[in-house]
Amino acid sequence: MKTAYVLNGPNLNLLGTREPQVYGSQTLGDVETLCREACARHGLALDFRQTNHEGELVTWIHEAGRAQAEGKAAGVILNAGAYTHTSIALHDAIKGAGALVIELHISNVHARESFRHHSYISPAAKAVMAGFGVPGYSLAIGALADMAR
Ligand code: CA2
Repeated sequence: MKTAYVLNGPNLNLLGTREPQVYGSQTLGDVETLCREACARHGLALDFRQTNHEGELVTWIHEAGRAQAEGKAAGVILNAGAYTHTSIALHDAIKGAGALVIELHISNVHARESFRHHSYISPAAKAVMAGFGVPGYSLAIGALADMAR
């Protein structure tokens, strides 16, 4: 059974505590439960993580890329939070690791402030999803399962 890595970046540990009009009222724990159910439906194992540290995300992307090369991982669903809009290091990590990455955002970043319109992740990602809310994680796991087949 292959593993789906679901990697979450800065401040996503605050989900469900503030800004429900933007991010909904579900917590990150709820997101993990939803991802676990989606993975079970699609025959994938789940590795679900969150960090507020850019370098840790880089290390995790390397780890996922190695697991993918060994046939143990389906790929990565990456919500890099605000690092999406700032991090050349994450762009380089995705390219360097050769990991299949689906970039995901809960909100429609293109309908928000202009500083959220640019992503350093998108050119290195296989696909990009934004604006589906928390259910987007479930949709992304279905897409990852299809891509990994
Ligand atoms: O829409 C998304 O998923 C984002 O990646 C979320 C990031 C934001 O910087 C991106 O532009 C879009 C922010 C995550 C912080 O989430 C919070 C949730 C509740 C309260 C405060 C922050």
